[in-house]
Amino acid sequence: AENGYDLWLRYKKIEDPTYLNLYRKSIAGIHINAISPTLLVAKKELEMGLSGLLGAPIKEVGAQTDNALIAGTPSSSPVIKSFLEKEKIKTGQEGFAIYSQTINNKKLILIAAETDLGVLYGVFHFLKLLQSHQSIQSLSTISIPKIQRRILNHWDNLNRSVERGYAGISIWNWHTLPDYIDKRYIDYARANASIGINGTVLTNVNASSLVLTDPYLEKVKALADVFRPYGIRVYLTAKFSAPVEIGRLKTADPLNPEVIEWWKHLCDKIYKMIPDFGGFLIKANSEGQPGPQGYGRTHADGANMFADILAPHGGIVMWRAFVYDARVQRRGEHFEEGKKDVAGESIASADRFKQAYLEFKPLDGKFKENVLIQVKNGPIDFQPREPFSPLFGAMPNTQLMAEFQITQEYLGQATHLVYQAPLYKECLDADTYAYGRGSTVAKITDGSLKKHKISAIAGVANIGNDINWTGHLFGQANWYAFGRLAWDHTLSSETIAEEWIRQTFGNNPKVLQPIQQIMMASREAAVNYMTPLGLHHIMGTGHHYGPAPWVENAGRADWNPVYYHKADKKGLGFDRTATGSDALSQYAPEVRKQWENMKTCNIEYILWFHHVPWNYTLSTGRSLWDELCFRYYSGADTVKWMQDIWTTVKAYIDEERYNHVRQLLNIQHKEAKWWRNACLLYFQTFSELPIPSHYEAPD
Ligand code: GCW
Repeated sequence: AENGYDLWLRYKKIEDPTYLNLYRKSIAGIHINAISPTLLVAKKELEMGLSGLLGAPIKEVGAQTDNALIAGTPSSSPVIKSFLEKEKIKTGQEGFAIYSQTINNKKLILIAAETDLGVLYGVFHFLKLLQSHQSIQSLSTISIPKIQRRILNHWDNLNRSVERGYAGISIWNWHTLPDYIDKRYIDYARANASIGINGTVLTNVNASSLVLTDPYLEKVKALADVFRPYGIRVYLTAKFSAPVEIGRLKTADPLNPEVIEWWKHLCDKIYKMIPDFGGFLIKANSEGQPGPQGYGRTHADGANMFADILAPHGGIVMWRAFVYDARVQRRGEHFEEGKKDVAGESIASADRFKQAYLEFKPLDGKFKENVLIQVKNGPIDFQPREPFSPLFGAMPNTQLMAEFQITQEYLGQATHLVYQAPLYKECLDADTYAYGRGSTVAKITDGSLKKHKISAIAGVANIGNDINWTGHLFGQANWYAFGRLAWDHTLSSETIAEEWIRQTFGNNPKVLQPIQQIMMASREAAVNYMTPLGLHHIMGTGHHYGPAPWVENAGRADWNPVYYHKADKKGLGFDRTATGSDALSQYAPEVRKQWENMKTCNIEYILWFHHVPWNYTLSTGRSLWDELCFRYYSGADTVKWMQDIWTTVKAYIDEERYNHVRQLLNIQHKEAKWWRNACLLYFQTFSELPIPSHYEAPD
């Protein structure tokens, strides 16, 4: 059945006879000396892939055979060894080279790498060439990842619920582990390896200490054993209070010798079981999670304790900078409701936007060398559009890693088709100007600007046990895009979409072009029907699905939509200039200049930084109110257009996936109108201006 389970690893027989014959002629058989578990899975993948794509079992041939495909490393293959030496090709820890070569009058295709893992990545790349009808005649590709640790973060709980997961329950079946190895674990590893993901944090950042107990560690070890051949390391989240919760200590103070000893003992045990254990991801002093501040210590004290313990084992600490709490106010000190701080400001005047910077910037340079600070792409929380987090430009002496959300918490969850590569790219390509022009978030994350030792990037997974893994079939494209950008952040969104479509739906231009158009339009459409012009965090509180700009009592000021849009009779938007919260001062002057003047601020961000009068004329020539109407209407209309375009692929794809997407697009259109109508009718109570008459009336 065409249910999407195979993801983009569909190895169906190539239908186009031209390509089929060409590929059959060019690949007489394969030659892999599978001397390691990784080379063995590479060989299996190649066999499975080629047999499927070429429609006949692939032969094993000798290395001297004309048209042989040879894959290996210098230690597994003399041909590869002399090729790499002769061409002076260095592929590093994970890269690969794919070359057409004529050796002793024999035409050969070589998949060469210095490491077994590089070979596996090369194999997946080669299969993709066939899946997407690329030429394999004169190959000369070298590919090396730009970021070292390319990691999925699962927000999976031990009871198999998934925080912000919309694709069923967790794929980790803790109940049957460690003895039962679900085939899905292997397919998960294959899928990740195929896009270069080399790490997975199995557990939720809102962590349970239980996973650090022996019975669970056995289960974690079983998963690590499955993933190892695919180059995927396992990481865990560590709950800061674990020494108290499961260790029976009285404190979790990171400077307490007993606490240190407890973690040390635990890590020794973990590394005995899982020698390549990646390390810990830690959410501390954030949204109620325990952390070092509870003991009067800093984030650096906390992170460094783990770092010291993990260092001898080669492990790393990923310490999250997602912190906000209205009681930690503008200058960083704690205070309580009702009180005013030294500058006479109250809780209500704190701006959540600023807090991560306030807490972390003073700690720049204080983190050990195996610590990375994991920073969400934007300053608030995975909104449809955010400016990049100012922290990216603020910590030159700290290894920073970007965190993106693949699961669509604020983007219509698994119901809306929103292709997120443009969102990821917008952040990665953003220039912080921190070390001169070109100091992009991508270059800060890959460590190249400051020559950092370790680089990493994280994506919050959208994976669950739904038959197609991601709920919405197009959620797969976001998983795919994250992996591809983690490997090479210079790839364009269009290219990644094209790769994914070719592998997922085939190479017919009548499929490729319309689907690519839908994907490329989808993110901007979502911004427009949800949060145009820089609106943010106006989703239903708690669940974050659907519009709720009117909510003003969500329990905490910084959860209230009204706190973020600040609509009043005068206008709309959050003044973050010097006359307001002054969050803009956290950016480099060049960035500030782009945004600080209402007249010149890019209107995609204008309500992030300005309280704009309803009648103010924007660069489009329309007033704020008219532009808001225009955006909400065009967002919803774009979804209508996406529905229409989708019908054109009906004749060229299977009915099952066609109908799956068709039905979800119907819901998306309904809900885009819901967003549009709810927001405009609500904001209209402030603007008191009419919806321009050429639009259909909101109902
Ligand atoms: O996006 C918010 C979510 C929380 C999440 C938190 C975080 C895991 O609403 O569910 O908790 O961010 O990133 O820690």
